[in-house]
Amino acid sequence: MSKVFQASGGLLKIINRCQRLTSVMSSSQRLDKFEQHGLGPIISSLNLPVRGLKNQAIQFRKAPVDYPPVTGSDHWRRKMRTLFRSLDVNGDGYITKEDYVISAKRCAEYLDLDDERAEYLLNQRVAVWESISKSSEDTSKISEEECLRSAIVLCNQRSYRQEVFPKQISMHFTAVDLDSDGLISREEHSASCYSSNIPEEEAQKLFDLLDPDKDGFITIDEFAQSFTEFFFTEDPHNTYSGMFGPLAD
Ligand SMILES: [Ca+2]
Ligand SMILES: [Ca+2]
Repeated sequence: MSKVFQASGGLLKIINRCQRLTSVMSSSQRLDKFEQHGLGPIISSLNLPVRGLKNQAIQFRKAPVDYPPVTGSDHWRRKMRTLFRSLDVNGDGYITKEDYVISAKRCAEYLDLDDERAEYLLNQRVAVWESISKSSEDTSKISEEECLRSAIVLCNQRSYRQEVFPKQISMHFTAVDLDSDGLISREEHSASCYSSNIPEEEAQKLFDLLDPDKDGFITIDEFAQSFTEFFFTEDPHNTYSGMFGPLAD
C-alpha cells in the first residue's frame, strides 16, 4: 500500500462530499466523480520499481475499478491497521526506512542468503521505501493515521485503481518472489511473513489462503485477487480479510 499524497486542508471535505454521492450512482460513475474533484494528479509522480514478471499481465478476476467506492468502515480500517502494523516491523508506530532494512535482514536470515543476494534484497526493499516515502507528509516516517487517511483517498481514485494499484501489486509480488521465477513458493512466503513478525504457524495458513488452487505456488493473479479483495471490499466475512494475519483492533 502506498501513502503517497500530500494531505491538504480541504481533503476531508472532498472525501465527505464524495461519500455523499455513493448512494445514488453506480460504482463506475462514483469513481468518475472522485476524479472530477481533482485528486488524480496527486499520484501522477509515482515512480515504482516494477519487474517485467516475464511479460505476465495481471488478469484480474474482477477489475479494481469495478468494485464500489470504499466508505472507510470500521472493518476496513481494521484491515488497514493490520497491514500498517505488519509493515511497522520495529513496532514504534511509524513506517520508516529502518522497518524495511530490518525486514530485508530478517528475510535474508530466514532464507540463509549469501551476502550478494542479501544486499540485493536490502537495496530492493530500500527502493520500495523511497518510492512510498517521498510524497509523505514527513519523508522520514509515515504514521498510522496518515496511512489510513491516504489509503481511503487513493482507493477511491479511478486512476489509482487502473494504473497505480496494478503496479503496486507487481512491486509487492517482486519483493516476495525472491528468486524471480514469477511464482511465490511457500518458503518465499514464509520468509516474507517472518520478516513482518508473522508467526510460522500463521504464515502456513495465510499461504493456503493465497493459493486457492493448491498447486503450491502463489501466482501473480492469485496475489492480485487477494490484494484487490483486501483493499476494495468491506464485508467482514470476506475470505481475504485476514491475509496479513489476525485483524488489529
Ligand atoms: Ca516502525
Ligand atoms: Ca519464486
